[in-house]
Amino acid sequence: HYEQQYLDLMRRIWREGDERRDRTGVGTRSVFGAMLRFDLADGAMPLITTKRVYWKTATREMLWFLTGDTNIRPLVQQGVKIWNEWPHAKYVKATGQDIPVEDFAQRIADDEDFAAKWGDLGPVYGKQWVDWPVYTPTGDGSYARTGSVNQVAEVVESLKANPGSRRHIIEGWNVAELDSMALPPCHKTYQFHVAGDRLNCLLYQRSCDVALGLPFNLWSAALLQRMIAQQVDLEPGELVWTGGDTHLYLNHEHLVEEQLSREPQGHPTFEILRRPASIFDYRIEDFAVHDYTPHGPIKAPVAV
Ligand code: UFP
Repeated sequence: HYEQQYLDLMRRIWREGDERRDRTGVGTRSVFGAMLRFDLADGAMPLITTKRVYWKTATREMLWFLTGDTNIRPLVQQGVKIWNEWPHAKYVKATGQDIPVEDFAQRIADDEDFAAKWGDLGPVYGKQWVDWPVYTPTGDGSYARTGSVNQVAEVVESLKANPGSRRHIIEGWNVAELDSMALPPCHKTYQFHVAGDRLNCLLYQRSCDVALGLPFNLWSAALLQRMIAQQVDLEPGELVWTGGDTHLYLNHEHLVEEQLSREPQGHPTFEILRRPASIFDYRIEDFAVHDYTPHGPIKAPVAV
């Protein structure tokens, strides 16, 4: 079963990983350098079945990235909570008002000015993907912002015009802007590769929470790969995922034990129901998952 690789990685980290103190103070067990490979032929997706993965939430996030927006408001308004912790923590720290994260999110949804002030994550994924800033020397030693690069649009074009290229890359790691991001990109580099009529994708993820992050990251990478494949008239090929610091948080022990006691269940398939005019025109209704009968969800705290 395609999911066995994921469970094997989880087991290996829990048994053999280095115990490390990490930025969040929670502590992890970690391995450095890991690879997973998934064949996306015949509608296959790397959708984890040993717990329920909310693939619509991950899909909404991916569509939000593609809009270039970096404010959590549109996510919150769709009921997507995954980015709430970061702006909430920032708000509590800056104002000293320790309101519950749910109340914070409600204000983001209801109050446009409040959202503008407190809901922005800085120039995270979406901004870098579709609006990477370009600076040009002015001649007096300084630089002026003169334009931007839409990397996603350029990759779609380069895949059509020059499929054999080794430069089909979408990069999130804008070194000059890391300090103003809520979280420096984790899934930082996507490279695409055309082999015959198939589109392969390699994701390099510098840091990976295997319990909570990876099921989402795998889904989203495969989704992006499938959307781009559709736009350039190729079949989805292989997804290669590679992780740098690949870890499990110490407070996820109950999740790890529960999940490793479960067996993968069935082979869900994925379908794109429409062919939108461009990579930027997909909507949540365009996607369907069939035969997804996972085990139940497992709740665990996210380390902020
Ligand atoms: N993380 C993921 N996937 C993501 C994302 C975050 O696994 O898409 F945004 C996890 C990895 C790590 C933490 O546990 O969030 C980021 O912390 P750091 O920046 O210190 O690596």
